[in-house]
Amino acid sequence: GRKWTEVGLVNESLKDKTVLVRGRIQTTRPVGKNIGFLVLREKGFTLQCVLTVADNLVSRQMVKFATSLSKESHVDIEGIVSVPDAPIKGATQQVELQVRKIYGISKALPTLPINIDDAARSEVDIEKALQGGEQLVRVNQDTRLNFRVLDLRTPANQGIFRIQCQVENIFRQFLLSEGFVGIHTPKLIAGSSEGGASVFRLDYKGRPACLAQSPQLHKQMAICGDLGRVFEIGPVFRAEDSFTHRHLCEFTGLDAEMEIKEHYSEVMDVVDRLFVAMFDSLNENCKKELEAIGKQYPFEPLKYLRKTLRLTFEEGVQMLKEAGVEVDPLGDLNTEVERKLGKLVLEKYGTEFYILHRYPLAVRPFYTMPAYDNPAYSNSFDVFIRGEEIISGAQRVHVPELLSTRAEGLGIDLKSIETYIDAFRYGAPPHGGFGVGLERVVMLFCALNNIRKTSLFPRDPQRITP
Ligand code: ATP
Ligand code: AMO
Repeated sequence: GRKWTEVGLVNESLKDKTVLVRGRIQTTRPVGKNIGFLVLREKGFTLQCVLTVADNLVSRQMVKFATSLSKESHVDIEGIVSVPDAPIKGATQQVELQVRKIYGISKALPTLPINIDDAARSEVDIEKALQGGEQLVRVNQDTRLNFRVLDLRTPANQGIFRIQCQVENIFRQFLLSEGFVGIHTPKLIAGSSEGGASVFRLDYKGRPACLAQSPQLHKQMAICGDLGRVFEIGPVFRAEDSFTHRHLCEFTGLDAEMEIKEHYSEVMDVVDRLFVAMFDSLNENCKKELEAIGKQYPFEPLKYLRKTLRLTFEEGVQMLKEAGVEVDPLGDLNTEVERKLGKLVLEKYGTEFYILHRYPLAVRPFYTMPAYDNPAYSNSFDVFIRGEEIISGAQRVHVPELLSTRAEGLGIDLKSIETYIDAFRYGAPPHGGFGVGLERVVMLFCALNNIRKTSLFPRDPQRITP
């Protein structure tokens, strides 16, 4: 076969060489009848291609054909790499291709619902353009999601989904290196795993069932089955009622569960090492992706410490109090207060990533272990990036009697979780674990304002297509 080069790899090192590339047409621009420019795009990289009838490189018909191709069509181009004197605006690659041959491969409609160039512009850029009297249509979030396949073609989105893959990859690699076993638990289950209202109910061959709100029950049962340390990467379903910037009805859960020897801090230790390794790796190995995202959505790199800060819930409440924010010391923190605490922590400790632990028991799910010294508190934690929650975790109740009492007290139908509770009657080790929302990690690492930006095809209370 012929030898192909990627658009992103066409650079000065290939000067005077003939290369063959395939990409989409980003823009075309005829200059008279003898010269034409087109910008070719592949995986977010762009390359300026020049057609000129001079030196008999191409014919006039070729210039006409090439510059009349519709945007987003695929073409193959064979050409010679040249290095122009001036920097090239409007293309990532700082070399040009002198076209010799061009083949149309696949046509796009002449008019598209989203103009990729417009969709890729930053808010600042748009403001400037509008003030300068430029005609342009701001592409809103709903339009982007309605035509997601087009929206995904922007450089920022190309970066976002590569970062997401890397987050998932590091989660897996890191936990494997620490002796965790990857598992898959059922998503069709008999009863709600987290309690509460946000559950999708369905009919399972005539029996009531639901979509798993988390792998909680089965990841714990895997520990009862002596797998020791387990992790799962899989879909999580939540019938969320409210339309917020950070809740989806289906998201990807990164879950872990492990035996513990003495203290739930062993679980927090894993979270600490895992996330420091993850952030390091993203900063080190995803520079291009982060840059592409930052160009459209400018953000400051995440501030985090080598050893993750841990504060108790009580300490958090105290910090808030000193800042004039009164909260119920045994209640939950609302989103606004969580953000405020994030700001205070940043000012005092210089980190935007921290763990808040020993939550009041009353605000945690039934399977959470109460604190041994004070049952008003629990052996649990949440983890925050830039003042927003990305992880919940805890030591679990492994005593069946206590588990049933807790579940019953919270109005959970014991029948629906009978086999789960039974699992602890056959001998269960002390254990704990945590659950991470993949989309939230990417959203908050990159300081994006909406979780829909980090979900390939988001599912929210109003959206089930595309
Ligand atoms: P978890 O399920 O572990 O609590 P979560 O991030 O999904 O994680 P929620 O339980 O939904 O969080 O809510 C956490 C806090 O955020 C709650 O205390 C609630 O006050 C607040 N919150 C939830 N939904 C909204 C909303 N639509 N608007 C404002 N605040 C909200
Ligand atoms: P929790 O309910 O806090 O805990 O969920 C764990 C993490 O999942 C993410 N998350 C969400 N992401 C997007 N859309 C949603 N609607 C949504 N809801 C939650 C958040 C959250 O921190 N079983 C426990 C975890 C455990 O203790 O192991 C659980 O599900 O990032």
